[in-house]
Amino acid sequence: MYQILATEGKAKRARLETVHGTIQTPVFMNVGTAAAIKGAVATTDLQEIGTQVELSNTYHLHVRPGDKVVKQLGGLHKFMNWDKPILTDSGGFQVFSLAGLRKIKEEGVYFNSHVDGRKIFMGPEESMQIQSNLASTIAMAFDECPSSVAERDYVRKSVERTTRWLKRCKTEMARLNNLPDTINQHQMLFGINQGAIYEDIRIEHAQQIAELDLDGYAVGGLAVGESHEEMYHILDEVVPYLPQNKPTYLMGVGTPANILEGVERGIDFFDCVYPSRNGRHGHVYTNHGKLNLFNAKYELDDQPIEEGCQCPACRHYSRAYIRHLLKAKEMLGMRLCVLHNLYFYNHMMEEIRDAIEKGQFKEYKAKKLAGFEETT
Ligand code: PRF
Ligand code: ZN
Repeated sequence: MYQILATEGKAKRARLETVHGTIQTPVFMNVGTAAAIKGAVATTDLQEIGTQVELSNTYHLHVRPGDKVVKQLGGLHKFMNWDKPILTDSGGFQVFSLAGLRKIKEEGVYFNSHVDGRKIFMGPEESMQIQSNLASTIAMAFDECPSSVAERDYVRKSVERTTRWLKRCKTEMARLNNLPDTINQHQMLFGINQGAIYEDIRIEHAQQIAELDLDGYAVGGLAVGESHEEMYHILDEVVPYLPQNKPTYLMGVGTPANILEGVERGIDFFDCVYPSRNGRHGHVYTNHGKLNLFNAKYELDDQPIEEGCQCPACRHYSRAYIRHLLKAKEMLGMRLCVLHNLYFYNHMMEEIRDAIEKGQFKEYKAKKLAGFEETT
């Protein structure tokens, strides 16, 4: 059940009840592509950094260790020791960004594994079967994410196929949820809006998928090379056509500023590799801009990354120490940076939820954005 608790303009403060517990939104999902958050972050760390939802990938887990292996071990929750919600992305996007040679047909996509080159086929049914084996809380529909510079004609045809794939996903998911040996028989299905930067195609597609009465609706195909302004414009246009009584998800987005803009336009769910990827490179987020801890100016800096931050890195260690770890290539250095960054994102979402409840989101956003612009 999805319940809106408060609104401010288009911004929503809501909750989604799932078989793995309640998700408070707006929420940032912490990306663990291959059932692990990169940077040596264990699921036992996630409580401390405020993670509500973990995100993993159908494609990666199908290739290795294999979704059937995960199913035999009791599903992804048991496998990775995480009992809260998990969302799995469908594989479509990863096939397009990772696999080398690939062929898109009506039935699905033929491609080579990025691990061992073997030939794989994935279509809507296969994606649902894999996600059902993984037994995630929320499964994503199998879609094609056309390039941001794709021709209008191509995008139109691609989006039409994505709609046909979505209908097949829905039918297959209903079948799987009714099988006696399915681990999570309440698996939810989110549809994905596509259409590159063609607003009329986007809106028409949003109207078509809205009719399918899915558990939630994602906006895909953004943050793939278009400008931030184009992305915000598409959100302005499209989100009003998605069902208001269902959660919305902006896939693969983004910077803290992108998230604030997305929330303002009515988005509930976000995910992005930035906090973990940047952390692994010693880049850490603060309310006064991003710091590069490799910088010589932190050599003797005995302050935490951010004063007052309650993350495991800032509560115990200084910038100077973490800088040393990073320079010495000690794994602990990147781990502490990743923990801080994920805490920063999760904590910002908590502040956003609070601000919407109090009707102060607009002020909160302006203040936060001004801070990010400061040069440190
Ligand atoms: N489709 C799917 N996953 C995604 C995307 C998409 O368009 C994006 C685009 N930013 C990120 N992840 N299935
Ligand atoms: Zn911190």
